[in-house]
Amino acid sequence: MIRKIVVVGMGYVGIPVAALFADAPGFTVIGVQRRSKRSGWKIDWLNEGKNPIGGDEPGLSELIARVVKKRTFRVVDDVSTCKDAEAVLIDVQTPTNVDKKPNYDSLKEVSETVGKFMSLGTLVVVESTVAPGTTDNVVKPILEKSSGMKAGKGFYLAFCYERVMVGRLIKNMVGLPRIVGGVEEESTKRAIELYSHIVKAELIPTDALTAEVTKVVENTYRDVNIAFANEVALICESLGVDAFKVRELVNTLPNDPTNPASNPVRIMHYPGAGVGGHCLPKDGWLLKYGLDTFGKFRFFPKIIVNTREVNDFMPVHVADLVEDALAEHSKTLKGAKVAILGVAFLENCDDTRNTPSASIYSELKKRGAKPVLHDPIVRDFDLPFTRDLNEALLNADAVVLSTKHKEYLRLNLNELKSRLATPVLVDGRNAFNSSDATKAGLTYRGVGKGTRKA
Ligand code: SAJ
Repeated sequence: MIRKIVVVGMGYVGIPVAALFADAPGFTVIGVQRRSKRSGWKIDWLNEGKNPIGGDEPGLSELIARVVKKRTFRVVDDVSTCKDAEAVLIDVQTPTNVDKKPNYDSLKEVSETVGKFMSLGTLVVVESTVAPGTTDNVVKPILEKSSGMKAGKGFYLAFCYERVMVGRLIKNMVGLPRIVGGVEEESTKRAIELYSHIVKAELIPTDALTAEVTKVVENTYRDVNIAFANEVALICESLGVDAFKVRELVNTLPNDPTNPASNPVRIMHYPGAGVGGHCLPKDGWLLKYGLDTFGKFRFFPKIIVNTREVNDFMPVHVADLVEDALAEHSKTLKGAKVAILGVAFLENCDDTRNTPSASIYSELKKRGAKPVLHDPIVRDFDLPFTRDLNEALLNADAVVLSTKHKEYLRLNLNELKSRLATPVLVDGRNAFNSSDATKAGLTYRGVGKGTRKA
């Protein structure tokens, strides 16, 4: 018997998971994507067997072409297709609004429609990252009301989050352990059985709330570690020390072989021009929202909130470094053309969600500069940008490296200097060697790269 799966939301998570299930024996998969102005084009691309995700994604293009060719995967724009599906995976965006509260419009709308059309015994899995308590207190009541059935009886419901990273979507989805949290035991059991067809690593059962907390804690843990690295970077700049050297030396501390847990190895993260993406900038707020909304007692999670503050400050600090370097040439930011290299939030991908480059752009604009964004991979973005590197660099008064795309690492610093009106290079990602830059006649500043003045 062919098992039909529906995946709602053809994004960085929905596309690879749909294609993986479509490639598993005995499955057929329908992807659902709204025909929106920004993403509707993906429907036709995918149905032509083409991969809409830019950048290097090993194995994804071949996989999509294969499952479309063998007709086990197609995409529609109508959620009601879930009426005869055995399982529905929900992979819609769950951003936070300016008030740092989650926006569940898509999640609620999709849950409503899935509830209306799903049949008896359907398993619904929320894969989108949500605030703790959302599966039990938001999704379940909507599904029960619109279906007239009870979770754990008429249908099953679980939260099973992804651990993907751009550049290794398939690898992480198949190769990393997955936490599977049902709203009750049978739901967990059925979700584990389902994922066993695509995940080759361990599937760890738990309850929905614990799984939700784990997801946002996992990302907030990384955010906190990055904030610590960024604070160390600011300290090192002030002391005239190289934070990347410090990081390297800190990470040499081995753990205690007799009892590794007592003294775990240090894995200091990288300081940089800011923290972007669909996950880290919001997951701490989702954790706080869960606490504020469903918590038994209240308190203010200082570390999590301060972490956001420190990481959101880094693009402002980059603008400070540009101003400081220009001053060496008796210039200010007023009217200065500043080339910002990289729009994507991470190297070698086209994902621009919450990119620090946008904050650098607006901060420089606020200070009177004329910033020009450049990116070799990104297709579209809310702010004007160019894919022509020469256009971005020509007669610029400063260059900021915001995203460490491999194209930029090949830049010849002498040639770069020759194109600039003012030879200022601000390195937001430790991409260049400061003495090479200085030798090339560039006034160099780097996040975390303290230069001891004679
Ligand atoms: N960054 C730093 N310093 C670092 C690491 C990252 O400044 O040491 C910056 C990056 O430049 C980027 C941002 O942080 O702007 C996020 O980078 P990331 O490498 O965390 O990329 P994401 O957000 O795509 O991936 C994270 C991962 N979470 C963890 O490792 C805990 C990934 O495993 C998750 O699946 C993903 O979030 C997600 O989808 O939740």
